[in-house]
Amino acid sequence: MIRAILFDLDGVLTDTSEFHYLGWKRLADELGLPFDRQKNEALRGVSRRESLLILLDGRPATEQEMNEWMERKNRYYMEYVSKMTPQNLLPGALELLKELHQAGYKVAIVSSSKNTPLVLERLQIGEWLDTVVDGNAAARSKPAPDLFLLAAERLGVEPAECLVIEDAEAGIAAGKAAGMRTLGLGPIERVSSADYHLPDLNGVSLQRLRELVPD
Ligand code: B16
Ligand code: MG
Repeated sequence: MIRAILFDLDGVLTDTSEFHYLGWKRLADELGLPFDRQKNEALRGVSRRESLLILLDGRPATEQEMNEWMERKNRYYMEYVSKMTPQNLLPGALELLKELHQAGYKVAIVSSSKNTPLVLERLQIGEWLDTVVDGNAAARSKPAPDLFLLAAERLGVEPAECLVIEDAEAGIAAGKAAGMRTLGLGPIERVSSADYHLPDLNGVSLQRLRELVPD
């Protein structure tokens, strides 16, 4: 029986994935590195450092350079985040969070992002959440299961009682490695390994989730 819903943040509840792309694109252009939306697919859901390594694609860099580049990209990203409001929640997200909370489900955010607290502050959804586990909480980020397992522990539920909602392969892999069921949102080629699929959260009610995910 599902007792907890573990939501990814970027690309599931809000479209910060576009802001991440624009931040990396600006850095890549400055460094003269090839980068486009297709290459950006590999960055979805993975940590900041892992994203930079994918972007560099083997180009040598010192630790100091890498830190400077990650900080620079994060500054660009924060320019977008600072302008966010609750209007940046994706359609259906707020309605579903409220409905789950009111029905007594445990609700968590599980994100690789170290900026999660700031993004949540901008979205103002704290009252509907039971816990938040982000990229600051564990050494290993997605696709490792650590963040999801920590969320289950904090919520006092078993992994088998959790449904993970994700938009990225790395997140689906992490949820599966944690022994949880996974719902992938977005184009099927992006989330093909998920147990269940939906295009997005628009119009998705608790009843729809229960029809999709058998007990
Ligand atoms: P930050 P999620 C992930 O968040 C993003 O999808 C990914 O693109 C980003 O690189 C990662 O967070 C780290 O973000 O640089 O803010 O720490 O999808 O797991 O909510
Ligand atoms: Mg995501």
